Amino acid sequence: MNEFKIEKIQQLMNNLSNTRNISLVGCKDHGKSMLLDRLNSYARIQILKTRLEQRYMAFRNDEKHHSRTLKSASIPLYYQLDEENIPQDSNGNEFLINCIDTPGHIGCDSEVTTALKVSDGAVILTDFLTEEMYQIPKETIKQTKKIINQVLLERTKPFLMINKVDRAISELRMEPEEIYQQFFRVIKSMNNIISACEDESMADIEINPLAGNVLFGSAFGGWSFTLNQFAERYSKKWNKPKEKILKRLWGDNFFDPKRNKWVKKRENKEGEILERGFCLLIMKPICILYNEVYNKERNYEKINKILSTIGVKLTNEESLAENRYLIKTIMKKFLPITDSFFRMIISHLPSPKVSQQLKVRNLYEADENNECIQAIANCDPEGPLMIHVCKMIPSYEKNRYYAFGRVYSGTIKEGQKVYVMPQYEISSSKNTFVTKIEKIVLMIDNKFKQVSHSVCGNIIGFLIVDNYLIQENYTITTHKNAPPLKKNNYNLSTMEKIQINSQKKN
Ligand SMILES: Nc1nc2c(ncn2[C@@H]2O[C@H](COP(=O)(O)OP(=O)(O)OP(=O)(O)O)[C@@H](O)[C@H]2O)c(=O)[nH]1
Ligand SMILES: [Mg+2]
Repeated sequence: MNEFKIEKIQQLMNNLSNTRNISLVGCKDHGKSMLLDRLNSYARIQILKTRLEQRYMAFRNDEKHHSRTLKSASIPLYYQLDEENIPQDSNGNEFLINCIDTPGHIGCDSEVTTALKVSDGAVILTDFLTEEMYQIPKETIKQTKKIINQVLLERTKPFLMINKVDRAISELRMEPEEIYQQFFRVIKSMNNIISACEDESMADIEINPLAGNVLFGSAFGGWSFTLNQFAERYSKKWNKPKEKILKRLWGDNFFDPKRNKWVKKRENKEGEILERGFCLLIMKPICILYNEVYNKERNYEKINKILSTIGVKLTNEESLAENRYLIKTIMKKFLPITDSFFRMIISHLPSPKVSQQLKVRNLYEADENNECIQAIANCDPEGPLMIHVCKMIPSYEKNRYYAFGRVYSGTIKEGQKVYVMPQYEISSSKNTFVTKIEKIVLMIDNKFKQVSHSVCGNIIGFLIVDNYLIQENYTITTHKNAPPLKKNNYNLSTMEKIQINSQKKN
């Protein structure tokens, strides 16, 4: 855990090339809050020493009661990358990842839309088992399509995490090849949905494990991996180029031990069934490890042998733990979820500086050469201040609401004079008013922490003098003639639902 003073967080926020904004999206119960809980327990930024709670992400009493997220919540996370993996355009090895947990429940679409609007990337979580059993309720398919559609509509880069893989191994006792086939099906169906709503302005958004945008694992178990990670391991072990190994780890690449050769066919001349690279080098060792730990008569010699091959050391106390705890400890040390998750996001999701060039097209209908639009596209901290208010959040103080949104350009400062522009459709110079920024806050651990300023590319909350006059979809700017930003693109189905509900009432 990282205990920081607020000054350190401000310093991280100012480092634009090392900031990432992401949302966790997906159907209900697919494990979004569990994933963020895990990330939060390792990469947490803590300002005040508070008692650790088991479930960080269930903030509200109703959320704790139902074990279900009802409102999106944003959390800043800290990650230090090893020198060899730092992307070229970064500034140092410290990264700030603003991560938003969203509700997956059908009725909470506007929460998802708001989160996507302020994010540059979205990790779509999908439950391995629901798909495996082919008993996918129609609602889930519809909801998945809707979520992906919304991700692309908001020009947010998609990533995929296939979650709950632990259950496929320990409960269903599936073979590595069966697990691969299921992964393949899930990825294929995601890509089918993506290609149906693909936008030509969004390049390389295909979900492809070889491209490094797919995570396989178990949020509950605290482990996950990308193919890249295994390619790196084997490359170091065998002293062979990583790229050469990587391409053997997916698709139809089978190893023929008799000929010591990689082949494309699953069967060799002798009619023997060969093992797929993914199974041989990744899934089989994981399954063997699980099976040994869950074996009724635990064979410590065998387990220790596996542990020494994968480079995991356990204390005496750890090795005597009950099955579930033992496997969790081993897997967390072997394939820690924080490492694979943050490395995937930091390497494959561009910083706000790059992402906003794409996102800007969704925000306005004004002339591209407009000074404010240019400042947004360049994510320019020196440009005019441009903030879009996505949501109003209760502040727990004097019944006031914080305006929540993303600073698209410029720098917001306490006491700064700003113009407040009403919604895009009704905006005119007549109903724009001038006021001051009273307070700026960050949401950390469901608490609001005051900061003095924030540069563009960050997600913040703020109060203005005359705060009661501000509403969702308003634009806050320091430029008198700034074009107002467009309102949230709520998915059509939300509208349909409202219509259906009102028809029912009538
Ligand atoms: N076995 C196993 N269970 C998991 C895993 N991830 C989540 N779960 C369980 O799945 C259930 C739902 O997890 P949540 O994280 O609350 O799901 P969510 O996606 O946040 O759901 P909503 O907030 O309703 O959208 C919980 O009981 C978790 O313990 C996993 O990797 N393996
Ligand atoms: Mg949740």
